[in-house]
Amino acid sequence: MNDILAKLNIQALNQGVSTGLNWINTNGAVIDSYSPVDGKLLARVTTCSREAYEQVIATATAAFAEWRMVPAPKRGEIVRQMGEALRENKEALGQLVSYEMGKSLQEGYGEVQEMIDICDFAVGLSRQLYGLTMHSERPMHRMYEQWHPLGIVGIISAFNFPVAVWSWNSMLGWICGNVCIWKPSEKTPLCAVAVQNIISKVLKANNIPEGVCSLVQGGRETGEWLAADTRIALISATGSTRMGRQVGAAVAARLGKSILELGGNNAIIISQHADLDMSLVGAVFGAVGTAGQRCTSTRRLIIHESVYDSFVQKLVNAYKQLKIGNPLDQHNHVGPVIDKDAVANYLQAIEQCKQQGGTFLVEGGVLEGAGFESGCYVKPCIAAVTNDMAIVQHETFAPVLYLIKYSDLNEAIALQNGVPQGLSSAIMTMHLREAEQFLAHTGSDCGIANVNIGTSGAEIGGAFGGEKETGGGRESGSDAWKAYMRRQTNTINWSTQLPLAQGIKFDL
Ligand code: UN1
Repeated sequence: MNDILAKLNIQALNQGVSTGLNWINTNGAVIDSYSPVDGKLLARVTTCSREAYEQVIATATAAFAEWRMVPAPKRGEIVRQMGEALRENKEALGQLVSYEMGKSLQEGYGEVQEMIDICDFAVGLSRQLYGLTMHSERPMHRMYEQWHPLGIVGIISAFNFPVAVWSWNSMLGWICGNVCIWKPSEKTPLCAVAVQNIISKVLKANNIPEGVCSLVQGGRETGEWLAADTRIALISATGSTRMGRQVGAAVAARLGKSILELGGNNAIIISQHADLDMSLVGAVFGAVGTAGQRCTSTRRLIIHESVYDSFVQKLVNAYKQLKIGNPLDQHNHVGPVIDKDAVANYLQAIEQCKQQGGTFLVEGGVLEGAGFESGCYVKPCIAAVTNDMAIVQHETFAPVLYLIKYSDLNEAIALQNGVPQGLSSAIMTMHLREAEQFLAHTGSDCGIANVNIGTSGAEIGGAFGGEKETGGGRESGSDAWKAYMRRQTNTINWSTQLPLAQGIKFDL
């Protein structure tokens, strides 16, 4: 791993504040990054002081004045080069993601691939920031809309996707003409240092001004500075609903813009018309992938009573085959959870589930002994529950899967929707009517609804995000770029009269 750290220019002690080209000295506290894989201290990072923060904001403000003058397709060209730089570093960065965060190596690579994909998407988009033209009600008038950059975009990202979620926001933010300031999770600071080093080379090679791509490492207080700062036009925050409530309220109090991508409580409905083998792959990957720490992780299976026993049998057998261990070893399916706090939350959820009446079909527990010294490896577990149990209504960021039986599709959809969160959902069925019922406006209430695909692993081309406590924001594909720009409606009169709209007469 030392080779990887060296390749990504990670030192024993890293500066945690950058304005894109250079690291800034800061006297903020130091964060230690321990790997959940083996419990070792990987490296240390200084956090952002208030003084350094002010410097970052001033530099970003000045950079915006220059960057917005670069034509969008030319900004796209810089993003294209960033995509190339990420391709070159895919292996090293994917390994670091796996080592610092704990997800399987395949998922680490997959995360870097998402970064590359969003770069490609953003390059094309840089020539397509289309506005509409409308027909004016007045003669010899033209009406149209254009999209202008916002200014500074603040990005608060979570540990579970320590690099990809930043890239969705910043790549779109940049082609839209904004400058970006990133506060990564304090649980994965080195992934951010590595990304900053990769991007910085591209910025330098193209003489891009200091301040287009800034990084401020820190904890909760740094996030609060960003959320409350009127100089930041848009805050895009990914994380828990608890965090989102605070950030969302602080940004709303100053009438700023926000994109919130918060918790999920995602379910797969497994119908009596499902292909059960296919459903099994979707359900198991959804529940145990990233050790159940994706916001799109499958938390609930809502299974038709007629296939319940046979499917549960398959599921329990599949769980017996799961190999838990070092995520860099590709024989293992499941790595550790992020830290010991996450282990405690997992244990507490199991305890509460039992107290509230849940029955475990696959027991949980913390693994001990050789290879598990970090204390962060837990057993993916399965419990039969009812949807109204408090623990089932709550998002536990760990591999705990809840099973619920149903007899009628209306009931299944009501159960699927009957939680406070609304991110991702899926139905497994070969029956056209069922699929359409699930996708109709009376069906799933989530931002993502899939048929014969699990709840996790969305492609970057679609808008990503969800409803209710998930926060309502959309990031990544489709027209999510519009949230990173301000819309201006322009009406131009090329006649010799000044007719008023709505036919109002006003003669002088
Ligand atoms: C997240 O967990 O915050 O859909 C993002 C997925 C990934 C992104 C998840 N593409 O599972």
